[in-house]
Amino acid sequence: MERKWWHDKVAYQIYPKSFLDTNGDGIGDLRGIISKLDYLKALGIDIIWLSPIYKSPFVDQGYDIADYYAIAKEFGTMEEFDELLAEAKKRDMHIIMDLVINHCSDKHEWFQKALADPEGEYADYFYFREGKNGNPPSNYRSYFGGSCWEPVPGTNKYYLHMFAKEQPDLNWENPKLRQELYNMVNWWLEKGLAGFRIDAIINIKKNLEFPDFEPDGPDGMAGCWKMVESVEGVGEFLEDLKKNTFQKHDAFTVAEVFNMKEGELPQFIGEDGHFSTIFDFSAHSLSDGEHGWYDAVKVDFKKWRETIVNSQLEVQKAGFEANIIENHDEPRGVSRFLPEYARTPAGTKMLGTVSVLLRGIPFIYQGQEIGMQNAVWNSIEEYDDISTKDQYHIAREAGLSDKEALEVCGRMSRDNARTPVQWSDKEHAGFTTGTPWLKVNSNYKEINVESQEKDEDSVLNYYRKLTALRKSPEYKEVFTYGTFVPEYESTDNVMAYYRVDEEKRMLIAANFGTEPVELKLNYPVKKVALSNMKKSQVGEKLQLESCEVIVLECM
Ligand code: TEU
Ligand code: CA
Repeated sequence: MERKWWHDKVAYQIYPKSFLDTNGDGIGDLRGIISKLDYLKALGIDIIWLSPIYKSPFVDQGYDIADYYAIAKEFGTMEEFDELLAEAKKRDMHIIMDLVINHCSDKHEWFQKALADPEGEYADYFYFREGKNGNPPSNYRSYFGGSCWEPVPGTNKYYLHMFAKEQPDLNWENPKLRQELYNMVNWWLEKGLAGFRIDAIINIKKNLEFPDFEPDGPDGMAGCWKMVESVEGVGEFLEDLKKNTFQKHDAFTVAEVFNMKEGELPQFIGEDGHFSTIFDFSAHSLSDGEHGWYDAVKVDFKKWRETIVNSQLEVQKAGFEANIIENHDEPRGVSRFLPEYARTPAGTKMLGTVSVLLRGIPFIYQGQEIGMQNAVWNSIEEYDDISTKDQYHIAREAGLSDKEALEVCGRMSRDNARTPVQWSDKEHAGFTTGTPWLKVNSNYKEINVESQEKDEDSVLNYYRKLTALRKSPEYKEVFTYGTFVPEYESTDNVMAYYRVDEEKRMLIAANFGTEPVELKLNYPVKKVALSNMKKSQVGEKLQLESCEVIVLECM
């Protein structure tokens, strides 16, 4: 396999709005990010992904872009962004931005021009279609609820939006539109960006017949992803994009891809794949409900383990994936993947170890390194997220009480990951001197960076050791390129695997159960490389306490 500059890196996702506010307006900003570069460097971070910082009305928190060439004033200025690039470079760190090109904001100039002249050139930047017998062109339900089709005022046409109605979909069939996007991507890359995280990209290829599908909900509509799955040819768009942009700059690209078709992985992440890598959402998708969050499936340990193991085995045949336990669209990993008894510093370290040492490039989401958890939400008004409001509504429609619907949202809401980073035990967790745009998790006095800095055994200091181990001259090779081999798969509550290459064999073993376990070691142990219980030696057999994880170098 050809080696790439990004293979051995550790990445970190920043959700700028919630990272750190430096001017008291309650909104995180670029200054805040710049001020924490040394903190991130000390955490072992090489690549920083910024969720969207472009000019936006923030209907979907910046995933609705009004100007691809401008920085949102809420976050700062282009000068500050350039400063961030320069400061990152000084520290040998790389910045990647979010690339949201399936759709833009309805406030984008292109869409405004399209509305002003629905027969004109800009209408063809979008999907404007005539309705059918007084109905929308098809029966698609958007990802955020309601029809995918919104009337174009003053016409008998509708425009397509897979997400919110304020996020009209861009017409990738139009070469002019594609060229505008490529110019924009190259403009950012020429500025010194290392690459992009690419949003919702699988949706760019539409079935131009826009066929109706069998309704799958009481609203009489069908999920719009069915249209995406009904069409071939997204690969041609993706290749065109790559050749005209990323490839010329040796850029790192990590795409958000759902609904991939069977056997397509090599085309996406293989040697000449469309992207450098894609996120592994296999464990997250396990809880997908048929109708929404209210029928989200409860995922048990066994299923979770099996899913990760299978995914690792499959992916290593093709390339590298990016491993996460959470991001800005998901609840916190500690609250989601750990049973209640394990939501402790020990359990948090265990989950982190098992995830970060998998084969692939680890993405740590802001606050994960201190073990941030889901917040407690008391009413639907406390939420900001458009998707949470929609899912609450869907749950109520399905007959759940307010209390039940809130319980569902509490478990699944995207706002769980969007509460401000807990920097200290001071007011508003040290995130802002003003009023935070979204409430701070009430546990900030127990879980915050400042107190963990002072505690040698904290989750934060453990994460630092974990990334340092992964990147150490001694183990970097095996943790980057070593094969993933599952172990102890028939032992209840144990998640274990080897990373192996010609030189080394590392065993990562964790006990997710409440009771201690004893494992027969199949290879003699050379060294304990990392332990969340300060173990420095192991005997003939490996004893693991509840929530214990160990990393062993074996013969
Ligand atoms: O998410 C795409 C996505 O497919 C959604 O299903 C998302 O996982 C879901 O709404 C969660 O409730 C991306 C971004 O990551 C997300 O933040 C944006 O809202 C979305 O695209 C639209 O740009
Ligand atoms: Ca601010």
